[in-house]
Amino acid sequence: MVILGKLGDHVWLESLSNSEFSVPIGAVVKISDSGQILVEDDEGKEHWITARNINAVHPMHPTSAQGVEDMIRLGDLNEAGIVHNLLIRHQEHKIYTYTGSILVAVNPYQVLPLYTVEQIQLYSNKRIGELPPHVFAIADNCYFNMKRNKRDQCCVISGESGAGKTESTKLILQFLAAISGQHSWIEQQILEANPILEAFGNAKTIRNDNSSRFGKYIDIHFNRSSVIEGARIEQFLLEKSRVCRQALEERNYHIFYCMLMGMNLEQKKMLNLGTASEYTYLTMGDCTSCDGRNDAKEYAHVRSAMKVLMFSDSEHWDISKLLAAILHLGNVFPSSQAMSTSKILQRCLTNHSIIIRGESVSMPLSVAQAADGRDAFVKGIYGHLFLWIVNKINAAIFNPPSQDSKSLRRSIGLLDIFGFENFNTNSFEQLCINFANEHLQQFFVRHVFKLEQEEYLAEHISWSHIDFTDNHQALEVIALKPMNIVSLIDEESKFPKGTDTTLLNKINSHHGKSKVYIPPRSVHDTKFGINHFAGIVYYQSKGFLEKNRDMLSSNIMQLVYSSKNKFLRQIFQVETTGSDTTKRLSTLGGQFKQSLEQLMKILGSCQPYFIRCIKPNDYKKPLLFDRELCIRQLRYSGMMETIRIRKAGYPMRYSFAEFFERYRVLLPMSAREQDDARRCCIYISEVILGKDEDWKIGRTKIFLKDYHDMVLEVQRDKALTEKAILIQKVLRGFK
Ligand code: AD9
Ligand code: MG
Repeated sequence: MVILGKLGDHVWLESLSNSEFSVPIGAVVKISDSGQILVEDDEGKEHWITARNINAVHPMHPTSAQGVEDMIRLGDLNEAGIVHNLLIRHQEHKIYTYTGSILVAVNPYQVLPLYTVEQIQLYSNKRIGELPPHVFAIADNCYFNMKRNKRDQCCVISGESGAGKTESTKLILQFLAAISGQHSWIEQQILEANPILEAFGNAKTIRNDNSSRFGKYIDIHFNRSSVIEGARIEQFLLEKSRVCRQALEERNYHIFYCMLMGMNLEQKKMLNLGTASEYTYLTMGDCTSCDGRNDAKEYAHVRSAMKVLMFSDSEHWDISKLLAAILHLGNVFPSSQAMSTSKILQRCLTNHSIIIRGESVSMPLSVAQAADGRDAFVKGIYGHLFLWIVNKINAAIFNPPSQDSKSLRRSIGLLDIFGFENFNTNSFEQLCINFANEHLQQFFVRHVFKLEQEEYLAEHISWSHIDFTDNHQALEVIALKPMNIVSLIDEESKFPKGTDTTLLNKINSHHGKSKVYIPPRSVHDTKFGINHFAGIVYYQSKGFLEKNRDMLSSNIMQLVYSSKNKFLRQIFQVETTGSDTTKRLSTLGGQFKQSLEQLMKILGSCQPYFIRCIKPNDYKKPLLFDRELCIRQLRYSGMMETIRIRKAGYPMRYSFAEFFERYRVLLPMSAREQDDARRCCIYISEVILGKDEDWKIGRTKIFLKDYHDMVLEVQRDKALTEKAILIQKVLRGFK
């Protein structure tokens, strides 16, 4: 039986529910008399503890009761301890917590005074661990390590929809622009790219009022003096279907509502535009406004951002015309009788041409087919427009390096990609998104678990292996091994007789026996499942091939090329004039796979940082912490194992030569000319870190804890300052 302490003691209370995500909950002893105890749990609920269930109560480690800034210091190293730590910190507005150098960020859903100019100054040029955890500390470390190690850095920001990835990305950008820029035009341009991208690529969804419907990788470039000299944005897979269809309580892309609210009357008149409620494409979700967003104000912001990014007035007007055309097309009832649009457009949308005995014959389409064709056209326009806008932004912010400066350029990349998705109905888009997340999880697993443990072995560091959940198998089935799902979809899309059914049969026959794959329940079932690292997702295979082909009918393409609108022709040329012809010919899935692999290569060449964003509740509310929701996110992101490995492991490592070079200044003057780097490393570590501290000497490298790095850097700064003062004194003495 557990002996409970006195009033006010902290205890764990075994969960009384049997849910998959229930773990013990923190509680405080309230009354204790004659065998009966009352405890109040973290959620404010009171529980009488009787003699019968006294075993459900355990004492809590003091670190869990107070909370810790770095989870590797938790005494209760279990899920309950982790989630409790995040909970008590969240209640005190401490939204950031470390696991070594990995940052966990819990969305506060309120504006906190954490991002002021003073805070930027405070966090600049500090080591991780010197100050309370902060996203600025990660940004500062990226910058510092880029300079120190002369290596490109990247920051992988993950989490589900609404967890705070985009906000974190913006904060890092702001910090980097403030500390490394020279308050010049280029930084302003990089920062102003965001409002444009968000207007065209973000929308209100039920999960997030500003949900990014595309992925992005922003690579910020620094010159040899580590000053920002440009950037490049890569986008991934915009959700085009949203332009034509929105789920209940969701909106189309912000830009449409912004335009209708913010454009002046004269311009609206020229484009024959009214209010949002008048357009089918804007009202499918039965929601045209969004609490807390001011669409008119945003429009003004987008307009000024476009000016900063060198969009000319005529280009802006061209974009507005296309947006207006999309809205008007959505209101067109596409039957040959009812259309009041141009004759050619009418013919294209209501007929399709087939070749019979060498002659082109025009056949009328059904109303539903015509509506589908119209929607495909609109999606094509918006998708191309988005690509054109990203290219336009890149033209302003990307500064190609000269041949000489190429090798001196360094970069910090920020990855803000759509989180894992599992809806009631999941289609091809979700498969692509979840495939991207599998890749990122594998990158994390490889970096944090696999490579790390392999290196301990290679360097003969005594180490007991830490188990982890490896998602490699899922990734193999989806995209790596021969006949993987993505390649089967691709192959079937190119096959003229391929249908969603023949595709499903092929997937079944190749993967039916895999543990990762869940076949349809019957011959009539068209859904298949994949056991992802974040849970099983069932995909509706209907529509896969068409979405993957992502082709517009030849009628519509002809319409585009014969259009009098030069801008329309131009945006459709972005793709076709690309130098990479294979890319042009490939399918959506093929292109996506290719760009992901390219991204993984880039990430693989960088020193990575990880930020794990956590969504504390589904209601976008401040101070509400749903434990089960958080446990689920922590569990599937592998946080538990991460804490374990970061606690046991040595994430910082240097070759003896690197270490010696950097910390030579910490040796006594007489020993600085030593040339046995290994011996010097041991000497410095013993003196500065302590003999009993947990650092290790391998065959070629020294292995340290994250905080050792901080101690060494602080001491080095001190030694360098002392040295500088000494030199000044000596020089003065000479005068
Ligand atoms: V999605 O996958 O694009 O749907 P994100 O990007 O993870 O999602 P986002 O950054 O857009 O989420 O955050 C959602 C909302 O949470 C923001 O609009 C803010 O209202 C709120 N948020 C997130 N982070 C912070 C923060 N550090 N401080 C204050 C925040 N509010
Ligand atoms: Mg986002």
